[in-house]
Amino acid sequence: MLDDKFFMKRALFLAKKANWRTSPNPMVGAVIVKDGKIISEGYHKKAGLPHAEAEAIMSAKESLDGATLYVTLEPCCHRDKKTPPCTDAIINSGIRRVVVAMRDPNPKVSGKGIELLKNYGIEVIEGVFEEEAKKLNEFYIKYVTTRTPFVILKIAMTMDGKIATPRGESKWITSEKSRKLVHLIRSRVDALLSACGTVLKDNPMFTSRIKGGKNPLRVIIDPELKIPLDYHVYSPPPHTIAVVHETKLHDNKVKILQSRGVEIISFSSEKVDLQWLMKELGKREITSLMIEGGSSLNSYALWSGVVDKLMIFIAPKIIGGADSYPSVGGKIYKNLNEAFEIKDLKIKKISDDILIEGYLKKA
Ligand code: AOF
Ligand code: ZN
Repeated sequence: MLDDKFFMKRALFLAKKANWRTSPNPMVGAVIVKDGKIISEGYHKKAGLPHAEAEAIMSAKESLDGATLYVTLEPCCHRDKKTPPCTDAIINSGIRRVVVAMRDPNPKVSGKGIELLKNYGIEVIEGVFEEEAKKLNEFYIKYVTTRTPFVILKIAMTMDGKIATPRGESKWITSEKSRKLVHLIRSRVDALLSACGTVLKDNPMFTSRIKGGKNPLRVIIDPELKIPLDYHVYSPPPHTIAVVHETKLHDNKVKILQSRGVEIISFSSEKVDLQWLMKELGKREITSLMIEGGSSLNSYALWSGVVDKLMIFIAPKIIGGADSYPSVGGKIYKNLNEAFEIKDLKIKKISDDILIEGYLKKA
């Protein structure tokens, strides 16, 4: 129905108002409609606070008998959690019709919420703006189904695919507008991952320097603890996790870092296993992560299979030179017929830069 689309669009708009601040929960919007008019609205603002549907039902000022609820995610029906199940509130409210954009991939729900509503004689329509709803909650979908974060690999490179000159000069390849967008993504993801090579070279802060920006947790791979203590990533704020080799655990630097609130995670393999690291971060409710590293980390992340999405900023510049750093380095490469493949491409112009976004095709 045309109206269903109209009201679901509004619910999606409301969901976005949460501005990626609901982690580890999804962003959800809800609209209640009676006689063709919106009589109440709600959205999920933060984990622990009321769900979108609950908020819309609670704030309604008139009877909901015979009303339709539009919600961007299937209502929850499970009980072992912070808030009561929304299906109870819906069933008791008099709402007769529920339109949902997508099923809740949470294994504790996944269709059971819809089933329950139907059992109570409530009409349920599914799939209105499903793709948009899934896109909005891509972090949540990955996390709730795998307990590991959704990983974005960000690369800022020249037209010839370089990220630094042979001397390592790399700051400000892309335009200010592109960098602002990166700061926006930093404020949306739970964590940012980098490694000691990049940190030693640029001493980055890895904060979100936009108005109202939220800083991500910094996760820094520093196996040999080479990063000096006065570097930004080891200074407050925000919170940092240092990933170090276990042979360094007794190093005095570890104690100093810990006293500053830096969390230490250690590994014993020769190189850090990124699949393992993602599981560790998942245990800490990190639902999303952006990688901002150099040639080696970019390559390592792709080869380890942890990358979900690529964001490649291309600046209209050419550095050239066989010794300049390529966007994806490393010693191993793929044969052409086996190359990493990227799907669902989106291309945007940002000032004079081009942003290519896409998703890694997983084998
Ligand atoms: C939300 N907001 O608007 C909806 C959610 O711990 P709780 O009680 O907040 O429950 C979180 C789960 O509830 C979440 O994983 C998802 O399955 C379901 N729906 N969650 O945070 C909402 N509708
Ligand atoms: Zn709920």
